[in-house]
Amino acid sequence: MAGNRTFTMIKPDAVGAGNTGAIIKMIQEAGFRVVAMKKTHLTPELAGSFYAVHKERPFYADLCKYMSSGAIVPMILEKDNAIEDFRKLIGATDPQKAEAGTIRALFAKSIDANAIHGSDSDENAEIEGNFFFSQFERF
Ligand code: FUP
Repeated sequence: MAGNRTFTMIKPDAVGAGNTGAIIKMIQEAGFRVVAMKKTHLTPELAGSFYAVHKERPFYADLCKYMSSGAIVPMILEKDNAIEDFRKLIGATDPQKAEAGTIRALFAKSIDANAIHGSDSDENAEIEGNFFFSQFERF
């Protein structure tokens, strides 16, 4: 059964460009409830452990450097069918391929600086949410 929670991060390009508010507005208007949210800044080591699944990929070093280059806004979100609906809302990884009107089509600069993250499974949403938030930070 599909779960009702997902995890997202607004990435340094979008936070730096002042698009945090516009993106949160889109997320809420799409029917997601914010369960947990903060603004933080990863070190390269923390970015490396968050993206450990990608450590063999050619873009891993650049990804860790980029994800620690500025502030991010991680969030846990709630909605029926959260994983699938949220990935539809953000669009394809490469903003050139993202459907018009999606968050990445509107705000992402490139495939690496692509504005926002969305978990790809219930299991990863749980792991990723636990990376940033304690049980006392979820309401
Ligand atoms: P997504 O699930 O859409 O965030 O995409 P992936 O899990 O495949 O990739 C995670 C992150 O790695 C992307 F958000 C950006 C980065 N990436 C690149 O920098 N280059 C690539 O070719 C693919 C991904």
